[in-house]
Amino acid sequence: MSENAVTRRSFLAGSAGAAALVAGAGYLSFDAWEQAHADEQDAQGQTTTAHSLCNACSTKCGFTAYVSDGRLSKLIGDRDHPYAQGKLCARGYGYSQIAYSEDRLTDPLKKMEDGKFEAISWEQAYSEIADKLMSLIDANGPEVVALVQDPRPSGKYYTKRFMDAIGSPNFYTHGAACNLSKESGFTQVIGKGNYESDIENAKMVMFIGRSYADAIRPSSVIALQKAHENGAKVVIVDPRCNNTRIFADEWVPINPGTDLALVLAMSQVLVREGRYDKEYVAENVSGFDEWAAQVVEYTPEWAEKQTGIPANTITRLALEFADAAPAASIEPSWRGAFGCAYQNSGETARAICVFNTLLGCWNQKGGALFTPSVSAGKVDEEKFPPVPKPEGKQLGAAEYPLALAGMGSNVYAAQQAKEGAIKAMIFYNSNMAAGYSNTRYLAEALENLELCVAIDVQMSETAMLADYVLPECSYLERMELPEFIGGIVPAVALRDQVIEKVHPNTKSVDEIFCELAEACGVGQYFGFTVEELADAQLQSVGLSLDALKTTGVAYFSDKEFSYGKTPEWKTPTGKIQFTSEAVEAAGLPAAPMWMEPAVMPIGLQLRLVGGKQAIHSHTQTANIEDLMQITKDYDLTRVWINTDVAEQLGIADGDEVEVSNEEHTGRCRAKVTQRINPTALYMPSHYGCSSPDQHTAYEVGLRQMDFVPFRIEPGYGAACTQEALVSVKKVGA
Ligand SMILES: Nc1nc2c(c(=O)[nH]1)N[C@H]1C(S)=C(S)[C@@H](COP(=O)(O)OP(=O)(O)OC[C@H]3O[C@@H](n4cnc5c(=O)[nH]c(N)nc54)[C@H](O)[C@@H]3O)O[C@H]1N2
Ligand SMILES: Nc1nc2c(c(=O)[nH]1)N[C@H]1C(S)=C(S)[C@@H](COP(=O)(O)OP(=O)(O)OC[C@H]3O[C@@H](n4cnc5c(=O)[nH]c(N)nc54)[C@H](O)[C@@H]3O)O[C@H]1N2
Ligand code: SF4
Ligand SMILES: [Mo]
Repeated sequence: MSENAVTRRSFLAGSAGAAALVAGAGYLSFDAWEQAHADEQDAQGQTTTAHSLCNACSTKCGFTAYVSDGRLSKLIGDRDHPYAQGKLCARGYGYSQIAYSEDRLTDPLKKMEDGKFEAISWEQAYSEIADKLMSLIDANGPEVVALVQDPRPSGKYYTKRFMDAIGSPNFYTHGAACNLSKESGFTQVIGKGNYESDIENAKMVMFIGRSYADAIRPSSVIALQKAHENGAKVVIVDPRCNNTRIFADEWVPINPGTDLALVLAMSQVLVREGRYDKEYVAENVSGFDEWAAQVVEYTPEWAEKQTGIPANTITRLALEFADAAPAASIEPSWRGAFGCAYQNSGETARAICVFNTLLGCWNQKGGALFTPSVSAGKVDEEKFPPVPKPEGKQLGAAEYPLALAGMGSNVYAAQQAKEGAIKAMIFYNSNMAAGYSNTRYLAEALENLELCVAIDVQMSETAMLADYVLPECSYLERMELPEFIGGIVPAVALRDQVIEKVHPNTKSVDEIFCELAEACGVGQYFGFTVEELADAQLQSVGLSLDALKTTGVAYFSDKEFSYGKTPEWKTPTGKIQFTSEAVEAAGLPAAPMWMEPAVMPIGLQLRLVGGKQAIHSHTQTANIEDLMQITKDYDLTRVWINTDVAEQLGIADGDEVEVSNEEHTGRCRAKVTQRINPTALYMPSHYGCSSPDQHTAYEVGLRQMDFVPFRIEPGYGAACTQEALVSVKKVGA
């Protein structure tokens, strides 16, 4: 049992007194209410607890799970977990229903000649998959195999180790449909894929296509609330007035895809007015003169035409930044505006790092920080033998040289599948077919494979296209490797098993890859259990598995971040690069310059933009009944259209509309609002499920990726998920 749970139990002993105290204070906070409720169930004496990590999004918040009579009864966010800070979001609670979902996969499945799936034994699945993989590799080399995964604590280790063991370099994350452009662009300038804005201490922070209140991470929301209370100026740049507006001072309703123009123009103002940190730039920057000579032309008046933002607003924002510097920054964002959306996304990311550099805000209080992280050290090489690295280069590395190798371009891999260069693909915790690019294109690519394997917990669209579907047990039913978390004080947390397997014939990711490796003849690299490796990794940083099971989280306080230190710039020049030879070699300008999105709306065409809703994650939660019920109760599948545009099109709020382009046509209802830029149509990201086996999600709402043409961002390899124009009309009009 965890220390956290012990505290809650000791609280139980005095709960009558505590309740009186709370009542005396006149209100009952949510935390106090939650604790009081925990006590009630504990009083029945049948409850056990375990610390674990959520799997409903990449944040992986820590919680204490309460299990009564073997069944999960409750989750409470761990106060000590750096991202949860005592809270989970609605998805974190709702998604736990996956364990008991009636639509779970329960047995390995094989697609038969008639296209229907039949249950087979694990032995048959492994031996047939291994035979096919090995014969493809023998005939064509290991490069014909690719694997795509969404990085999860054990998943990212076992999938990579398996691919190394069979000798294939074609290992991809979901990144090309998330943050590949952003991290790759940042890396070109600052030598790192990310940073963290110190918003709690900031005087000014600008969010460009990032919504803490919709795309939730509890600690981010808490920090934003503090920033707001501390009087920080919070600006949201978004074609849509997103729900972060509650904490914001200003909404800048930019034309989608033009953020690069805004950032270039704000930079131009700082240089023109001499309001940038000259000393910092002189010491840290390479390529400033070349960059500055080009940025001159990007005046606010020029940018007004691209962005739709008045020139004087752009000038004012730039000067407000200069006044607030160095306690100011453009927040690093995640996906929305430049994670993977446009052909200029990587270049937008570069321009943002350049702008922050002008503010001199790196590692300054209230600025933009490079916080430390810890990773597992060396482990016993006899027990855990290192696997030789594959000889070949990841497919796409030559064509998209700026794509970070750790992510790679999964859409290029799909293209290679379609063209026959990749013949086998394995998907782990990944629903590529519904979410990474044009769904028709991806279906054709996957259908063209000689072997497609999906490892999932439910029948995803990707699983539907697979030859074999392997059922994993849910995250609540398995223990995983430790998850290291960067931050002001770096930490490590553990996903522990919470409940016994609901479906006895499901297996965990470590079991699946160990057994598949054995069948492929490379089992020598997998002769250990996940517990043994977890303990060894933790021992390598002075901890142990038993200790981490007890606390759920441990901090490395000796590695704590301190303000003011100039980091080592891990770029080819050892400086912050305002110009980059690598970018130039990839066929783009040396310094970030204006580049229009690939397609621009004309007339009454609208750009289709996506965005998260606080109650759903990607494609994986729409089938959760309670979360989908919230969607229905609040009518959340509607597309957002600007009031003036709707009027021109004769569309009233709540009308059924037809959204169409050359890729797809579909119907849904419209939300008519002034909260969206007139050139954009917002479609929530989580709907349009086309898997009939997901009974709750099937055919509810529209799916953005049905409308997005297949396209790959030059140089960076991302999926260009918002290079899509649509027309909208009222149904029956
Ligand atoms: N339509 C749509 N597309 C999107 C997005 C979106 O919101 N909507 N978001 C984009 C972003 S930001 C990202 S990061 C990517 C994310 O892309 P993915 O990482 O592919 O995420 P999901 O689309 O949620 O698909 C996850 C799949 O894993 C399965 N799964 C869930 N839990 C488990 C488990 O414990 N074990 C196994 N083996 N499988 C499991 C789910 O059933 C689902 O099929 O998608 C991008 N594309
Ligand atoms: N609820 C929820 N939270 C999540 C996730 C989830 O699926 N659901 N997934 C997690 C993951 S993996 C990710 S990557 C993050 C994503 O986190 P975010 O990037 O914050 O999420 P999005 O909702 O994709 O985009 C944020 C905003 O970008 C705006 N936007 C769209 N196009 C443009 C543009 O051209 N310019 C500008 N300036 N803004 C634009 C959208 O209107 C939206 O409000 O969320 C994480 N948290
Ligand atoms: S932010 Fe929500 S969905 Fe994501 S890990 Fe935390 S609780 Fe789970
Ligand atoms: Mo993402």
